[in-house]
Amino acid sequence: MTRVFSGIQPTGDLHLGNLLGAVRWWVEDQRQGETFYCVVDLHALTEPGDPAELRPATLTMATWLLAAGLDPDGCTLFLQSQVPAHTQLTWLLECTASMGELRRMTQFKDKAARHGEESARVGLFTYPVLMAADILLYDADQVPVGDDQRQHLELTRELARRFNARYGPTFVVPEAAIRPPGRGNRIMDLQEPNDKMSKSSVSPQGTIYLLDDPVTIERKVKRAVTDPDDGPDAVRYDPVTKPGVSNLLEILASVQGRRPQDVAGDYTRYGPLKADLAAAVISLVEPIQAAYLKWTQDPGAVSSVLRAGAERADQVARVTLARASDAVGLVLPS
Ligand code: AQP
Repeated sequence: MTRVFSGIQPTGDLHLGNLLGAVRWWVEDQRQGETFYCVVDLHALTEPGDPAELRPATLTMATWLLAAGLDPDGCTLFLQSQVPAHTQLTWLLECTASMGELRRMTQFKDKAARHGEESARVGLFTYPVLMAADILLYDADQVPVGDDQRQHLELTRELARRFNARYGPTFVVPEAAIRPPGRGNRIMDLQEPNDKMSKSSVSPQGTIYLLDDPVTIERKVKRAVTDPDDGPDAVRYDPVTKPGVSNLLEILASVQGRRPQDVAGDYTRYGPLKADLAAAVISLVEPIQAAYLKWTQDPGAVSSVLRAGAERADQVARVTLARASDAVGLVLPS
């Protein structure tokens, strides 16, 4: 049976990039084999944050995932920190990874540059290894993620192959299930269309959050940066020379399940494109917002989903951890 694993950090509110690049596919495929989805709260510790905010942010993220359509009867939803095998396997994999390959991770370079590499947390440096442990524990064949996670997925595959070669067959080598270009795999910031839409964006006006109301969504889309070209073929899909309008086309295409090149054929001017895009996004998020409101009225139900999820995840993760511990020569508890 196919196994699927993916995770999301509780580092901010769920945004349209997370939804179109990852969460929507989790919902669509949740019954394709056995699926595990995780709020990766330990990853949130890699950068400075307020402990008082982490707990509510973690529960809020889990609530959004349920609101977006994850069904506890169709998948296992859990919190990473509640399954100890994640950090335990990380150590075995850290003793498999090399400094050189972690130094090449572009996300570390980008994030460490924000505050200076000297003061960056060691956890930020080793975080891709924790991510590899997250995935390998579940013998995942498929990992549905956005394009920004491609390099981390390649590292996971390399660590699995190296471990298997060194210690004998232990891990399934997973495939990255990244949607093809133009299908929402890399949604860009509406104000900075050369940067990806991100929870920690410096321009909240460039990020559409799932909790944004219709007026806010309309305003953000209306003010989205386009390109200084309003000739007869101003609306065309060309991410290199027209990143702003191409991003709008990609979002609309992704919501409508079409190709951005085809959507471009429907428009000659930016105004109508933006109006239709805002309407499409509002229709997409409104039912999710309504479901979110319902789940927030029953926090006990969210906790009970997470408790059952952690139990199931723990059962599976323990078995893989024991296999890996045995392979490297540790004495297993008798
Ligand atoms: N802009 C995006 N377009 C498409 N997919 C995206 N994802 C994130 N941003 C985009 C995908 O969403 C999943 C969960 O993301 P994450 O929480 O693990 O990582 P990410 O780096 O979160 O996203 P952010 O929003 O940029 O957070 P910060 O600022 O905290 O780093 C992943 O599958 C990711 O590919």
